[in-house]
This record gives sequence, C-alpha cells and structure tokens, in this order.
Amino acid sequence: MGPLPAQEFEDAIVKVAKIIREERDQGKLDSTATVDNRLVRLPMHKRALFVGDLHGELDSLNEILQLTNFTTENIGPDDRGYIVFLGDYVDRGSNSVQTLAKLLDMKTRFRENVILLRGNHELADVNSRYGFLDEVMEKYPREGNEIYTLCNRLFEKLPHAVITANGILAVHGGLPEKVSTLQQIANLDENGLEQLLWNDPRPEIHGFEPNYDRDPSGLTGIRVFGEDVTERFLKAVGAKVLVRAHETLGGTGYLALSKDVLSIFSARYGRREWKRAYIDTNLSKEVKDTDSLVQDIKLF
Ligand SMILES: [Mn+2]
Repeated sequence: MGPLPAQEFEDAIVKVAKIIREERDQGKLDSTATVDNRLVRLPMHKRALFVGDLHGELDSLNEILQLTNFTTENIGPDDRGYIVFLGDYVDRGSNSVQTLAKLLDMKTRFRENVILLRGNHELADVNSRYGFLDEVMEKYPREGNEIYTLCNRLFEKLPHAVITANGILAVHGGLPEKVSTLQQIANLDENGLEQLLWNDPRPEIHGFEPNYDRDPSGLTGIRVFGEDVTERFLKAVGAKVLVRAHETLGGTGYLALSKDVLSIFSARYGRREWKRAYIDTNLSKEVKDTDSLVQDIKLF
C-alpha cells in the first residue's frame, strides 16, 4: 500500500484530532468508557487488546488486525471491544506514514473501540530525528511540512493512560515522580509527561534513579523506578498490573518484570527471529497479578 494522497492524509489527521477533542470535551468514549482529560477509563466487560510499539511497521499492525479480526466489518461493537495502542507509531521503520494513516482510519471507523495513547516518539523533538520527519518529506515533498506539523499537533492531543475497572493501568513508558493519583496522570505537567513517556521499570531498585541507559548525561528528567514505586502507586489507585511498552525486550515480545509490571513490544525492527506480542484479554476477568495477563499474551 502506497501513501495516501496528501489531501486525504491531512483530512484524516484533522478528523481524528477533532474526534479526540470531542471525546475529551464530552468526557466519554462510548456509553460506558469515560475520558478524564488525558486518562481513559474502561469498564468491566468487553474484550480488550493491548498493542505495544509499532514503529512504522505496517506489516506488524496488519498481522495483529488479521489475527484478532479487529477490523472485520460484520462484528458488533461489543464483540469488537477495545484496542489500546500504547504509542510509538512512528520512527525507525520505513512505513510510519502508512502505519499512522491506518491507525487514523481505524479511529475514524471504530471511534468507540480504538484508543491511541501517546508514546515518546509522538514528541516532535524525537520524531524530527528518528525517521518520521524524513519519511514525511520523502513521501510528500510538497506538502510535507504542513503534514508533519498537523501530525504533531494531533500527537499533543493523545491520551496518556488507560485504567480498566478490573485493574490494568496502561501507559507507554512508566510511572513519573511526584505522582500519586489518577487525577495527576490525567493532568500531567511537562516533566510528568516526559517521565510517563520515557521512564522504565527496574523492580530491583528502590524509588527513582536517573535512567542512564536512555540518558547517559543524567541531565534530563528521565528515570528508572523501583518495585516500591509501582506497588505504592497501583495500590493507591486500586489497580493490580502496570502494562507498558517502550523497551525492545531483546526480541522476546513480552516480559513480566515482577508480579505487577508487564512489558510488551509489537515491532521487530526487521529481525525475522524476533517475537512480537500483544494482549488479547477480557475486562470481565479478574486480574490479580501479571500471571493473569501473561495467559492472554499472543506471540506472533
Ligand atoms: Mn518508546
């Protein structure tokens, strides 16, 4: 599939930005899922899929859609359930433009079912450097600047997190410092957002430490956080498991780091031997710990 004509792509970006703004203004995604600024709350019941980083891999996205029948036309909205994308749609892979276009098309067709969380690559200072800007300019030599600007304006509107009634908290990266309520997750300041999009869980440490793997200088706000941080936060908000993406996991697709942190990754960086993963669960299920969700991991 080649890239959409520029005008169609621009229209799709603007349309989805409008849908996301409406969802926030109306405070709801559908009759049972609510939207509190940048936090989406999902109810009990219904199927829910969680998808990790895609990084411009249209093939990985299409395989997930095929395996899950998510975009099959003749299923009702309740059976379709929710699909929660954990961010990092663009950069690295060679089809960021088409991957994003496909996600926008899905959000337009199934707006009550599709949730697009923000990843750290949905930040302009990242996607200007890791491939997306170059790809947009190559595929749209005339309209590229405008399209790129529209994309980042859309990215700024994306929600930060999903919390489900059965105790799953889903974000791209991890927990930020100085945050102890869902209300704060819904309304993060710049530093809080940076940490939510970039931080990594390291169950063996205590509290927060500089994230030297991602930031050797130690000068940015990016952190690693310990099991005590996760335990305290999940308990405070009544959740059981943090589901997040953001790390390649050495090509294993998923990793349960502890009893309450589960990482998934859905891209393969062109390496055929890498496993990719998504979660196909049901929100009526009791979630006690990561084992409850590892059962619902699908590797592909
Ligand atoms: Mn990431």
